[in-house]
Amino acid sequence: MTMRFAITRAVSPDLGQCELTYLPRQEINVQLARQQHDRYERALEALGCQVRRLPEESKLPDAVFVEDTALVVDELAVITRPGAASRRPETTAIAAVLSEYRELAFIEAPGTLDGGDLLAIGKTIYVGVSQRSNRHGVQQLADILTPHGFRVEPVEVGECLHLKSAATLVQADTLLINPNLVERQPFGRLKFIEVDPGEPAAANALLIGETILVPDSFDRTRSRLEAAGITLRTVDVSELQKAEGAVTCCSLIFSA
Ligand code: CIR
Repeated sequence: MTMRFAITRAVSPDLGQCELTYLPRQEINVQLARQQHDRYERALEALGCQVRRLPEESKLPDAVFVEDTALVVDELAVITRPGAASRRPETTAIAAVLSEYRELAFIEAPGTLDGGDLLAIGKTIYVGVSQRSNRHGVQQLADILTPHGFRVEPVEVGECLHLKSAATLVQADTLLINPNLVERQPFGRLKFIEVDPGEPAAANALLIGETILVPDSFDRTRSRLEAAGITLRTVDVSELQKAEGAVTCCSLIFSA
């Protein structure tokens, strides 16, 4: 019987020393971040995931953001080489756990790739070319995935950390998008729901089955999603948002 797994990683005591690109550094309440992360994991369980939480790493402040370290497709798992040098050691523990479920392939120097830049829609993997993911990374990913029938499509992104800061799937055929950060054109015939203009960071939703998990801080975008008939569940991730994280970044979800 196949099961849906979610790999997560406990919040590091050093979360306050995380990488920051667009946000000023604010004090992060690590205890509250842990409670929020626990509730996020409970929400994943409620949506049918078996959560496997890896231990925290005090020397790896951003390790909770496991999404950036791998892409898991049915055929294999690709271990990334994160764009931020401080995050590269995070992949060791992720590779070890994913090797229980998948054959592994690796992005190698000079390639860089963050999982937050990888948006899978069927057999197309859109890759944000960002400060974290470079052309070498995109080419290596294409070399790994093309033999398995995937198309790898680079996408330019604007002033945001990752492609999935700008657009995520909220239904099989519908993209939640911030049109100021990424164009619609590469995504062809999908339907689009735009974030509320006053909530530019609201495009990151985590689709599990037919439900999306979204931060509870974006009421107006939430109304737009509900009006479109999308089933959603909210979580408070305020402390993780101070570290430029959101909902997709805290798990790697796959079936096995
Ligand atoms: C970083 O800058 O790498 C972390 N502080 C946040 C990573 C968030 N990752 C994601 O949304 N996929």
